[in-house]
Amino acid sequence: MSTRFTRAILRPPGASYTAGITTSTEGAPSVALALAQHAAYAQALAGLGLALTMLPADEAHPDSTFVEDTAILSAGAAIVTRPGAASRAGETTAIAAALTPLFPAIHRIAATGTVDGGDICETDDLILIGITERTNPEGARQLAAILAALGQRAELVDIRAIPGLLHLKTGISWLGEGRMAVAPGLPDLPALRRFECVTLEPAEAYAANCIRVNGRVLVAAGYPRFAERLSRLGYTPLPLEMSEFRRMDGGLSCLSLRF
Ligand code: CIR
Repeated sequence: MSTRFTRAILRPPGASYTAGITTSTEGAPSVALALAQHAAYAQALAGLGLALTMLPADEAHPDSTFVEDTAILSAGAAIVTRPGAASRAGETTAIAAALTPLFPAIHRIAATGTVDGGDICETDDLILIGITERTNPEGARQLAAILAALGQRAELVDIRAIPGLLHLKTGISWLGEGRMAVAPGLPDLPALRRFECVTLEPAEAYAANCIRVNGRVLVAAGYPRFAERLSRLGYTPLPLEMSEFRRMDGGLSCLSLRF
């Protein structure tokens, strides 16, 4: 079951956050505002009953607040990734150390595979693994094999030809009840045909990255039509300000490892 969680690992942005990787043209983020938005995000998860592990900021890794990319926590197991961006490779050391006391075994993606956690979309009975600029076919195959050994079914989804998608979860998010939030303009991906797709409007595409947590759907604030749509479907959206993470190509899911 991938929508109920008891714990989360987070890491606030450091002063070096502005030096992270981005394709956004929205300008450099304010670290102070990013910290405030991160604190509100943490408070929201705590309010939903999650026990939080807050790692110290890591100045050597400007993108390290996006902890989701460093591990996959599924079926009671931890898989430490091998991030696809060279500047992010070192982020996994601290994450592996934090996960070691919490999981019976730590699995790892090995060279030459690369995997970013943002490319992994877990649903009730199937895990979609996006192949992107960050997650290469070798990494995706390794991950699928580890998941298979853990009894989890996985399917690879090659989205390298789709422009504007950093990660698979930039464009899709599992809502539960057989539903997937889907960014507009995604082609008719065979992997998505089994789901009821809740497609966002073009102006609200950023909000396609959302997370269902313990009965609520955490969504980026400022995308009212998607929030209304969720409400009409019976969900209770919890809007959170994300402007300073959007400036660095990050979404809601990236800011935590939930398990
Ligand atoms: C990066 O380019 O790696 C970061 N600036 C953003 C990572 C966002 N992570 C995610 O979507 N899972």
